[in-house]
Amino acid sequence: MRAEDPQLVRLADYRPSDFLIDTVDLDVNLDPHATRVTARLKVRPNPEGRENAALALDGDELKLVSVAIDGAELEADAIEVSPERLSIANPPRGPFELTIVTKIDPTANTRLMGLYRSNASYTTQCEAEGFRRITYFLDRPDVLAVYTTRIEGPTDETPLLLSNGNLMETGPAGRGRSYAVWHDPHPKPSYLFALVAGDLAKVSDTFVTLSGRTVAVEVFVEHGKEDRAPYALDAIKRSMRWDEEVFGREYDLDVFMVVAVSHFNMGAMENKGLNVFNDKYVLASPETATDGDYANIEAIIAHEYFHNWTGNRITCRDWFQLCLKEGLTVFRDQEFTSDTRSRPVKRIQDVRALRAAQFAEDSGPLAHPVRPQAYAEINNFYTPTVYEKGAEVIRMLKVLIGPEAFKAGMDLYFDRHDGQACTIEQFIACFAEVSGRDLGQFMLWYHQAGTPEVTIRTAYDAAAKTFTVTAAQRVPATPGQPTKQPAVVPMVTGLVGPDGADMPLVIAGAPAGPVFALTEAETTLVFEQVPVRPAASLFRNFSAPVKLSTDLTDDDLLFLAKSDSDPFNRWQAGQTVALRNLVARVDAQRAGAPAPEEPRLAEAVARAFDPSETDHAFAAQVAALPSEGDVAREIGEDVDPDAIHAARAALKLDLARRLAGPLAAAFERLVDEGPYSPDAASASRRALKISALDYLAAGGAPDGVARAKALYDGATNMTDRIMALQVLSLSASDARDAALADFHDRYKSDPLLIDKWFLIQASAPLPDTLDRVRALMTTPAFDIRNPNRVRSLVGAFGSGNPTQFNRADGLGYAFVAEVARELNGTNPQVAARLLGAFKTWRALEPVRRGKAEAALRAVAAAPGLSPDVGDIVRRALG
Ligand code: B3K
Ligand code: ZN
Repeated sequence: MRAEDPQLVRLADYRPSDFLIDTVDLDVNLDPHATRVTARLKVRPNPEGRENAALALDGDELKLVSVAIDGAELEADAIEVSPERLSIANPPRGPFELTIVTKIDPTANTRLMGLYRSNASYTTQCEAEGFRRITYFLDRPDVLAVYTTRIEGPTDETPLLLSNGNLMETGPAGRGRSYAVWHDPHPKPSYLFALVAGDLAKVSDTFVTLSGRTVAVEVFVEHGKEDRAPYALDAIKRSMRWDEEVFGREYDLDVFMVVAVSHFNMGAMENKGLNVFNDKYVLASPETATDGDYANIEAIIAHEYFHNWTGNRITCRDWFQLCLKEGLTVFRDQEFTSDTRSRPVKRIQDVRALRAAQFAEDSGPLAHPVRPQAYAEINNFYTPTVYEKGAEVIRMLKVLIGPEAFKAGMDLYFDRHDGQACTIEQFIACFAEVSGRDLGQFMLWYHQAGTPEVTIRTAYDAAAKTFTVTAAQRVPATPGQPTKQPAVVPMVTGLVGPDGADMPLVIAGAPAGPVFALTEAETTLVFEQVPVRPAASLFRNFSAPVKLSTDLTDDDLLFLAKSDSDPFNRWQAGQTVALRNLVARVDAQRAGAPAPEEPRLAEAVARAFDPSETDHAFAAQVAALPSEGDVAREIGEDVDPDAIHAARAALKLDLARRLAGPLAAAFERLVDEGPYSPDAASASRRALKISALDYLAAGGAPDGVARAKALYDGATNMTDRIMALQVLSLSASDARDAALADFHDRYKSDPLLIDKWFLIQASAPLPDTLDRVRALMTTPAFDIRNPNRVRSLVGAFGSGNPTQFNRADGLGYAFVAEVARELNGTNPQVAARLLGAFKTWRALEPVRRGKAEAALRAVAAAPGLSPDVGDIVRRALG
C-alpha cells in the first residue's frame, strides 16, 4: 500500500463520532425501481466528539428527496449533498430529530450491497458499508442505535416482510399492499441492519432457552425447497444449545430467522435476529448436498449464530478491529464443530485450510497483520488472515493461559463489554486481568504480518541423559514491515520414547507441563532424565500458526506417524515425510535424475486402509497427500506448478501400485453402506471409500475407472455421485464426457448442482480446461450477475486449478484478469475476490511471473477501476 494514497483510512486516525444516533425509525416503501426510505433519527452531539462540528452523514449512490430537522425541512443552502455525503453545517447543539427521505433502485443494484433484488425477493447486505446505500447515516460500527422498521410492499409479491428484532404489527396497508413493523430492542450498528421481503416458504420450530424462554426458529427458502431446510433448522437449535452450554450465552429475541437467497457476495451475514444466507449454505437433502455441504452448512449456521454475542451484542469500535468479532467467532465455530464431529479431524482440516489460504496470503504481496493499520477498501480485508489466523491467535491465547483462565476471561469480556463497540486491547485486557499475565508481547500477533518460521535443532546426550531442543524463530519481512520482533510462540511438546509412550518432561527450574512459550529469537530447552533418545513431537495439535522445519529424520517422523499420542502430529508426521519426498521429486525432475522413492510412505498410507482402522475420517486425512499448494509453499520460490503436479501425480501412482490389493479391499469393504445419513460417522466412511477410489483410478487405471463409473451410476446420494464424477472427470475423455453429460441432464434445473458441475470442470488439470470454461460462460446456465456461478467457474479456475491458471502461455492469468475487469463495474467485491488468485504470483518461476505481472498491470491500467479492484492490484503489484 502506498503511503501517499489519499484514500487510505488509518487506525491511528480514529476518533469518536461527533454525533450519536439513539434511535432509528425506518419506513421502507418497496418498489422495484423507486423504493422510498424515510429515516427518522434521534441525534445528539457526542460528549466525546468535537464541539460545534458539522453533521456529516455517509451515502453511496443515494438520491435525496428531503431532509428535515425537528419537522422543519432544510433549505438547500443549509446542507451540502451528493450521492456520497449529506452534510449539515449547523445542526442543533442538543438532541434533535432528523428526518431524511431517499429514493433507491433495488433492481439496478448489481453490487449486492445495500437493498437489492435477488430473484423475486428484496434483501439487504449492510456489512461493511452497505447501510449508506439505503439512507444517509453515520455508517460506522461505533454508532449504536435501537431500530424500529416499518416495511410496506405489494401483498402478492411480498407477503413476507422481515426485519431485525421482534414483530410488533402486521396487516393490510391499502391498495393491495401490506405492512409489517419490527422492533429490535438491542442497540446495534448499522451494518447489522437487515430487511427481507418476498414470497418465501417458512420451515420452523421452537427452542427453549436455558432460562426457559421459548424462541421461534424460522428458516425461509424458495417455495418447493422446504424439504431442504430441516438440516439448517436443526443446526440452529444445536448451535443455540452449545453456546449456552459452552460459553453460557443465551439467545435474546423472540424469534431467530435465517433466509436463503440466491444472489449473495459471500457465505452468510449475521444481521441481528435475521441472518441472511447464500442458499448454498442452507439447502440440503441427500439427493442434492454432499457430506461437505452438510458440514459447511452446520459450521456456517453456527458461525453466524455465534456472532449474536461475539459481533452483535459486543461489536467492533472500527473496522480495524474486525478480527475482534471474526477471529473469535471462527474460533467458536471451530470448537462447535470439534465438539459435534471429530476434534482431531476438524483440527487437521482447519490447518490444511489455514496453510492453503492464510499461509499463502501471508507469504505474498497481500500479506497484512491480523489487525491491519490502514485500508483503502475494507471489504478487501475479510481475509483468511483476519478470520483464520485471527482464530489461531485466540487458540494460542487459550493454550498459553490455560482453559480455566480462558473461560474466566471470556466471561469477563461478556460481562464488561455487553452493549459496547470494542477494541482488541479491551478484549485482551480481560485475559491479562484474569490470568495475571503480561500479554504485551502477545499483542505482536495482531501487529506483525507474516508466518513465523521456527527452526528446531535437537541433540541427545546419552551420558548426561539430556535431550536438548533449540528453537529459533524468525518472522519474514512483509509489505510495510521490514523488521520484526520475536513473538510469543506456544510450543506444545511431547517426547515419545521407543515404546510409543510419552516420557515425563523434566526441565530444571521450570514448571512441569507440555506448553513452552518461545519468547526469544532463540530458546533452548534442556530436558533431563531422558533415558533413551526420544522422537520429539513438536507443536502438538498445531499449537501455533508457524512454519516449522526440524532436524527430525524420516525415521523419527515415520515412527511418530505410527506412535504419537497426539493425533494431529501423527497426521503431520506422515505429511512431512510425503512433502519431503514431493520436493525431492521436483528437484530430481529439474536435475533430470530418477524420481526418489520412499517405500515406507506406502506403509503409513496402508495403515489408513487397514480393516483395523476404525476412525475413517482420520484415516482419510492420513491417506490424502499434501496439496500442490503445500509443495509450492515448501519450495517457496521459482515455482513451476507443472513440475509439482507431475511429482504429486507420480507419487500417487506409486502408492496406488504398491497398495493395489489393500485399496481394492478397502473400497469393497466400504462401498455398501445402507441408507444415506449425513452424520459424521457415515460421512467418514464415505470419505475413506472415495479416497480408496481416487487411488484406484490414479493415472486412469481401467479397474478404478470402472468402479467409479459403477459408483456414479448406482449412487443414491450426491456425495457418492459427485465424488465419482470428480474421479471420472480426470480419466480418459470418453468416460469423462459421458459422465459430465449425464450429470448435466439430471440436474440442469438446479443451479446449485450445476455449480458443482462447473467447479469440477474448471478445476480439471487438463490442457483444454480454459477453453471449456470460456465455452461454459456462454451457456444459459452461467449468469455473471450471480456470484455463486462466477465463483464455481471462474473462481475455481483461478484459485483451485494450479496448473491451468498458471499456464506457461499466460492465458490463464489473462482470462481471470479479463473477467475481473468485466465485473469491476457491476460487482466490484466479487471482481476483487477473483484477483485473489494472484496472491502468490511473485513466487513463480520467471516466465510465469512475467505473464502474471503483465495481466495485473493490464488491470491496473484499465480506466474506471473500483476501489475494491484498484486496491488489490495496487497491493499485488506494490
Ligand atoms: N460478517 C459477514 C461478512 C461480511 C463481509 C462484508 N464484505 C459474514 C461473517 O463473517 O460471518
Ligand atoms: Zn463472521
